[in-house]
Amino acid sequence: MVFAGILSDADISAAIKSAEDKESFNYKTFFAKSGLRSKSKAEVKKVFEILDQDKSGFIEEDDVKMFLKNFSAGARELTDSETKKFLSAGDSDGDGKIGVDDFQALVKA
Ligand SMILES: [Ca+2]
Repeated sequence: MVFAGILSDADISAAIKSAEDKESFNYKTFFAKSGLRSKSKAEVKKVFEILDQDKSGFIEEDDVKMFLKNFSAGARELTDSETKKFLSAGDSDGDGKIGVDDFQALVKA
């Protein structure tokens, strides 16, 4: 498990389940249920680095689409509208991508 030592399998499963249906993804619910919201900045940064699949230093559209799959390979991809919503919520400076500071703020929001 890539999140071993940070998030528990049970919490990840609960978070994935909350977003099981298309268009049901809510980042606040997900961050709360997965336990990520109560993690330290350093731990949130580690999760960010996993979510940044191409190691560009930012979470972009392609990374967001695969958001759930990073937590569980069998989970679905986010829809285009879910992806856009998540990106715009996390992108504080309007550059179309989420940096680590943006992500840390979003998780705690
Ligand atoms: Ca990236």
